[in-house]
Amino acid sequence: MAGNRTLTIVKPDAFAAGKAGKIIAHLEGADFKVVAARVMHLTTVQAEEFYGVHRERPFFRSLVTFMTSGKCMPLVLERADAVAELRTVIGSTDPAEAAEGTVRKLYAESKERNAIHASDSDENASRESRFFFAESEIL
Ligand code: FUP
Repeated sequence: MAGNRTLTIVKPDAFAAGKAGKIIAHLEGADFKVVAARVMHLTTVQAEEFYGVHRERPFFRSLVTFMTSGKCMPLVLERADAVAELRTVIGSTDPAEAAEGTVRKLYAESKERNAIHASDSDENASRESRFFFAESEIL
């Protein structure tokens, strides 16, 4: 059965542009409840670990540089079928390909500077939530 929690990040492009509030409101409007949140500035070591699966990809260094370029906002979100529903709400990785009305279509600048992260499986949602939050911080 699909889980009811997922991990999202308002990425540095969107946070610096003052879009965090609008993006969180968009997610709440799609029935997600915020159960954990913080503002932080990722270190290079943290960004490399978080995106470790992409270590051999040509965009890896650029992605780490972007994700460490400013503050970001990780959040744990709750709703039924959270992982799949959030992936639908945020849209395709590249905003040029994202459906109308999705977070990336509305707020992303480019395939790299794409405003928001969302876990792609229940297993990764758990792993990524633990990456940012202690169990006691997820309410
Ligand atoms: P997504 O699951 O939609 O966030 O996309 P991926 O896991 O495939 O990629 C993770 C991040 O790497 C994306 F959010 C942006 C970045 N990326 C690029 O910068 N260039 C690419 O060609 C693919 C991904």
